[in-house]
Amino acid sequence: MNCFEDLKWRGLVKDISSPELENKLNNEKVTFYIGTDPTADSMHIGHFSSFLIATRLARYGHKPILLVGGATGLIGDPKPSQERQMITKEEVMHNVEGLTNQAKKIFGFEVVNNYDWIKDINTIDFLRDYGKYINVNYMLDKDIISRRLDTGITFCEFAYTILQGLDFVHLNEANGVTLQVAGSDQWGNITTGIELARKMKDVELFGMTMPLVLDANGVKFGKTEGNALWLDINKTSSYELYQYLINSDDKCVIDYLKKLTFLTKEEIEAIEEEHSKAPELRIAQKRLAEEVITFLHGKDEYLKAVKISEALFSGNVKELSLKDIKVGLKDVPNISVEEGTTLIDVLVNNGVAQSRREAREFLNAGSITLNGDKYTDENTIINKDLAIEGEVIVLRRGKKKNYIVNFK
Ligand code: 629
Repeated sequence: MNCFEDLKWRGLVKDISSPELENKLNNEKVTFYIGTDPTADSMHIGHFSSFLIATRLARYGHKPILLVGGATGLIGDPKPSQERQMITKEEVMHNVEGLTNQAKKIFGFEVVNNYDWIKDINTIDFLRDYGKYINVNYMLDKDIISRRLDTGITFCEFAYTILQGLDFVHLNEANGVTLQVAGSDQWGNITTGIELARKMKDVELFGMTMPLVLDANGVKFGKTEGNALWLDINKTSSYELYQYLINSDDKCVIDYLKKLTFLTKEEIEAIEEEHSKAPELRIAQKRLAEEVITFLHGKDEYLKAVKISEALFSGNVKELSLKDIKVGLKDVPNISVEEGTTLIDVLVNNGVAQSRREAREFLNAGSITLNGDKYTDENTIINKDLAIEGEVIVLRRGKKKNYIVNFK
């Protein structure tokens, strides 16, 4: 497959500015860029699904430039729903640094910051050199802006698209960029740049968007109960990432393999066939998790995520280190006990059982384990000798309910 066929097969092409782009991507070496605004100090998995196109195009011989919007982050790209909360300059600077390091580390490409060229444009020049080329009627027609006309949009956010447009023109002059890629929500901003270049310099620039990656419920990929999955391993462990990916819906997982991995068409089709024979084995989800986590954090992190997941699933927590337990059981209730407390008191005083009678039922049924070992004697003395690395005991009731026991 050639470059463009590959992108299409993966479902990565939504809009293109000109049919000529296909030929360019197949037969020329194109310098292109993709940008992100410093709204946080780390990217999340949603950005990853878009930024991966940079690596994909690079593997076909094209040259990527990643842009962090130190200037545009101070303005705020209009959201379809409401005005953004302004963030302080200090916060933006801090986020730029985080994103720049992260983008370099994960993708290994050149990173530029639009603050470097936008900071020196004064108001008069901005209006004369760029504002003069962009008709307000043309701006009002843009999807995102038109959707905000009822609820209102400030001039600050309204002007945003011109900044992104002038970036495109600047990168064309300074770095030879001729293509901008992004998620489909960026179409309006990409076309502003194309319009500016055409009017200012009679140069044709190209744009391409990819559909936003959605989960089975039509929610943006990577959004779990309002929490983002961060690419910063200190904010989202590879174990958490593993849990998210391994739980991907069967309806979406092949699409994710196409969009989030570099597996070939043949490899993905083989996985699809194997997967459809026994979906309960989650072959496709496992491969997805392996590919994504290895790309982001390396093989060791992937293996660690698998190990933690398997140990927690089987209850064999003794093979985990204290650190792994803290990662894997981050969201589990913590119980704090005095050394020397009996097991039945631990159960009753911390809500593991509702009464002594219920606690005895659990114990007799063999459903209480400490670090994976079954305990039936209600008078067992709970002390640090039982604890992993002398610190915590994983108490489990039945198959699923975990608690972390700490000592006072
Ligand atoms: C100046 C700023 C530019 C070019 C781009 C930008 C950022 C752009 C934006 N992008 C989103 C973001 O920052 O807001 N105006 O969160 C996000 N992007 C990745 C994908 C996206 C997009 O980083 O393009 O579509 C999400 O998948 O929303 O000169």
